[in-house]
Amino acid sequence: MEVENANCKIRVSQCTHMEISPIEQPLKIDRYTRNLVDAGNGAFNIMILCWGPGHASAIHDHADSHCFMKVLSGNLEEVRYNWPDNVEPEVMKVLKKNKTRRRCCSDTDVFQCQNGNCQNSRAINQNSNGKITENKEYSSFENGTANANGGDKMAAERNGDYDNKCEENDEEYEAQDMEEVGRTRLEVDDVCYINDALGLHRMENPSHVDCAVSLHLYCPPFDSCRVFDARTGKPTTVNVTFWSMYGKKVKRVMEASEMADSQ
Ligand code: CSS
Ligand code: FE2
Repeated sequence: MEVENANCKIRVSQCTHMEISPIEQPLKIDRYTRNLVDAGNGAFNIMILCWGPGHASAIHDHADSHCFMKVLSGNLEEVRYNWPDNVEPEVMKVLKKNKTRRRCCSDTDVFQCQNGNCQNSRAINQNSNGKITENKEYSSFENGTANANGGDKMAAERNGDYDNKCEENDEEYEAQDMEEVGRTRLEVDDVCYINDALGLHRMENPSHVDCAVSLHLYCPPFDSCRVFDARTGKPTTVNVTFWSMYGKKVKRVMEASEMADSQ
């Protein structure tokens, strides 16, 4: 192509005979990416999550781990949900089994809750918006009922770097819309904490234009979690995967369905 043509001196209709060089397809990433930064010798995972415009996670649990996150760039919206009536987190099963109905990992007290023993746990304050501040003091647990659960149901939909592989048994499932119980806009430097006793959530980049980046600490680390269908509450166990590890992109074998999607 001559330079003159490139300068658009010829109308489009006059250059139909010319070979038009194809525009290279942009890299299409339709999900947020999970990038492992540090695996903490197996004790925790630190990750950077990158959210393109409109990217969102499915409604998910946190596999009985603690999840701390901080927004590094852009904005994110956290939407919280109650657990479905017929799905129970591990922490509640343990509490029921021990019949010591102590408050564990609820709104004001948290941290170490092993086998129902929740003693001398470090306190975290969490306001109704889900934003947290750490108490300088340590507090012991009061007797009480962990009441962060109860409520509705759910199901699996949009996944980030999740491998949607492991289906739950397809037993009779009483479908019910999941109950949204809170919505928090997180801006740069805002932090957020959640665990299974506090409920479920999904994260979303509300911007149609800007990306967002968040820093996540999961302790202990987990390889799979459950995602929930917003319309039915049905859970699906999925493996979580990384887009990159220690700065290097993970090579993934593309599945037939993904190949079809990308064409
Ligand atoms: N738990 C989600 C991100 S929102 S906390 C994940 O690990 O992909
Ligand atoms: Fe999460």
